[in-house]
Amino acid sequence: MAHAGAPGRRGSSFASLKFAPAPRRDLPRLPVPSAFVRIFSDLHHGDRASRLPSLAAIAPLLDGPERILFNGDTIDTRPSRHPSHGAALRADVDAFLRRGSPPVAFLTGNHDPDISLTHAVELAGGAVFVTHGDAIFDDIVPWSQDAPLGRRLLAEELAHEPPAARATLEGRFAAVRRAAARIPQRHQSEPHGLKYTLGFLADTVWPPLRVLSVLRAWREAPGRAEALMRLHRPRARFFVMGHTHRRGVARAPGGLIVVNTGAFCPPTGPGVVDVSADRLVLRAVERRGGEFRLGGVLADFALAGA
Ligand SMILES: [Mn+2]
Repeated sequence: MAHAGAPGRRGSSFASLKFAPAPRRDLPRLPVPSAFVRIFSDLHHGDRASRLPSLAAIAPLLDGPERILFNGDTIDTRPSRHPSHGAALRADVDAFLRRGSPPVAFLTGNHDPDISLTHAVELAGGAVFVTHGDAIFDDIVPWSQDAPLGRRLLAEELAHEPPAARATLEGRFAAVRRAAARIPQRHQSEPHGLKYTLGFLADTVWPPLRVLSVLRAWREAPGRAEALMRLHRPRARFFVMGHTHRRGVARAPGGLIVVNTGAFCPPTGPGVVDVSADRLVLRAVERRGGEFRLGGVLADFALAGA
């Protein structure tokens, strides 16, 4: 189970998407006039903390983009005491994939390390690097009670990589994904409401100083993302991530712009990033009734050289 889906297989951790100069569509209310990719993250479908009642609730956000990327933590596929819950979520994802239009790709997250073999995507000729974001941390989830376990497992998995692979981004992703797959679920798949709530509180609120670890991770994320990109992808000017559940934009000391899509769980709310040939736009996502729709533009960048 821990190694299910071979998240460590090499040679396919990246996907490149090309932007053909697509015909204009009739999308007058969107800020991106040409073909664009829409990036979501951290749906946490199936977790009671998620505001998402079903995958169908994001249907209004699928009308317009040429392609959809789910940038990790779409569901929780890790070992749990409720495997039927996990199987149902996988079936939901499979059904979603079968919709066919627009085409959808699932990138891995620390909660779904084996959902695919794609750990990152490069857009706009490499100017935009898209990945869940946990690979920037040496303990995968620095604010979690699983941080010490994550650190130990990642060190173990890195040690299993051949030295030449260990020094590559592909090798790091492979090790991070194998390590994440070995961290069992906690409260996430608990079907019983009260038990879920007690587990959620025990796992996320306790000890009270946990909030300091969250704030530290938020503070450190841009610099860590920049260090990873400098080492492995110096062309990247934008780093699109989720993982920390803090929606917004931060500029790292060396100039890398880190754009976070937030999460469908608390605390800050979800967003989407739209990337076209010449723009990168972060938009809020708002719940209206039972559905999620586009909210306001939070940040808008020109992609130079497009
Ligand atoms: Mn998450």
